[in-house]
Amino acid sequence: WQGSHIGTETLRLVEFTAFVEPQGEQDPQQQHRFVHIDSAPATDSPLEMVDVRQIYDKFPERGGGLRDLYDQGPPHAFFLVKFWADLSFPLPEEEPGGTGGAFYGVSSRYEGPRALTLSCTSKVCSFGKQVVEKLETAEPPHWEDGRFVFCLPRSPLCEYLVNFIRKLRTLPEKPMMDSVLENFTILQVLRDQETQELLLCVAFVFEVSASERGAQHHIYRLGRD
Ligand code: G9O
Repeated sequence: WQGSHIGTETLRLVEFTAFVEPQGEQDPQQQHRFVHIDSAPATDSPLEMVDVRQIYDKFPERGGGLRDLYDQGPPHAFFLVKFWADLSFPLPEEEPGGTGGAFYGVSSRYEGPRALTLSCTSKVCSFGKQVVEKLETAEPPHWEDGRFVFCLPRSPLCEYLVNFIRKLRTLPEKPMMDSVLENFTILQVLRDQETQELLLCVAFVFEVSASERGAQHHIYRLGRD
């Protein structure tokens, strides 16, 4: 297996960042990252495996849900990410004299050996039911250092997610936030748009990070005996 990355021989996740920044500011210094996966060199140690059946109930199962997707495979393209999200930041609109607005976005980057049109479907789920679905297409890939790079830069987070994050922050304690997050999940499916071949499927589950630790994550591969 290919070390500790989210990826297969066809597509690898290089970067994934969900952030908020003051309206009109694209200065990375002003950006607060809720969650972040970067392109740190992979370690050789293989990813731990989680049985996909353990998380079926956190996502829709049928009609294109996780069970159906896994049945169709390929199984080595399925991953689980547990995020400890960093919500400890002053929202720009809460600062005295703030700009009165903020931009919530997600940027992601993938790479692979084939020039294809990459589509990304994100399903946001509450209590295992889909509440929002978003279909996006990556920018046309560019050739860089011997592989194609696919970018989905600064995609605005949907209103549901922005409101969810805002409400979550009003809860007084981490255990209360974590208990809300137990029922909040996101499923992303990356496909070759032309052939509809499934290239990657990533299930995200969340807790809130203890404030001094910043955003953390752990990657697992999903399997089934
Ligand atoms: C604790 C909550 C942190 C939330 C971070 C969510 C980041 C994941 C965003 C994935 C793409 C969502 C696409 C979208 O906007 N759908 O509507």
